[in-house]
Amino acid sequence: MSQPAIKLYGFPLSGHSHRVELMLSLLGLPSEFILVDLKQGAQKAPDFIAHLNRFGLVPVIDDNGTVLADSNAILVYLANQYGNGQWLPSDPVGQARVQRWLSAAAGQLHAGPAAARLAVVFGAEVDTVAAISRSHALLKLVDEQLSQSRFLVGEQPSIADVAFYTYVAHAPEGNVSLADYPQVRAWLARIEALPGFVGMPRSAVGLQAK
Ligand SMILES: N[C@@H](CCC(=O)N[C@@H](CS)C(=O)NCC(=O)O)C(=O)O
Repeated sequence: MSQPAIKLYGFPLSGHSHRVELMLSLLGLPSEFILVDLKQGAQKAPDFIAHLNRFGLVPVIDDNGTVLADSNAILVYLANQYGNGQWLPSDPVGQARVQRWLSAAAGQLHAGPAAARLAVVFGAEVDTVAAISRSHALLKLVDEQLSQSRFLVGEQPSIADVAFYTYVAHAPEGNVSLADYPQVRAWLARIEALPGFVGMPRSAVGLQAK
């Protein structure tokens, strides 16, 4: 029997949604994108809060009745459920190394490149000077890491790379240039060359600002 499509509740310009869309595509899983119109506040509707995510955020997936929210939690689920051991190591040290980057994706990446882009693309009130400064501190660190290994954790891609990809690739939309980070740019190209890679649409606003 063929696998039923996994429903992905998301928004096309949301990097967190794209993180999940990318993982689904890299795993070759059938999926159905269901638009949650963030600009209309659909993520705060009582039905969404009650049935999909009490935090009122995208992304959320519904895998044949299993409803899961939070992009990194969803990556962990998809890797364990469908990844054949390729995207998340099974040993405690390997898992901890991946988790470290998932924490950074929810921390420094969110407060840096994601926040800087949010200001430009969504008009959010953000201290852009601070967000851009945090972005460069993070990118310098990531560039150093990638001078030592092809991917964030070792020589094979993991969900750490998927969690980091979107907001790094789209950092220029938030006026965060990647020009000084050659290892980061080479790593983006390695991810984009993976079978099943799918990109996120560039924001027209971000392109003008670039
Ligand atoms: N920790 C969450 C963060 C998700 C998040 O911030 N989603 C944004 C879109 S990128 C959202 O739904 N924003 C709507 C809002 O803040 O009301 C995750 O990783 O899924």
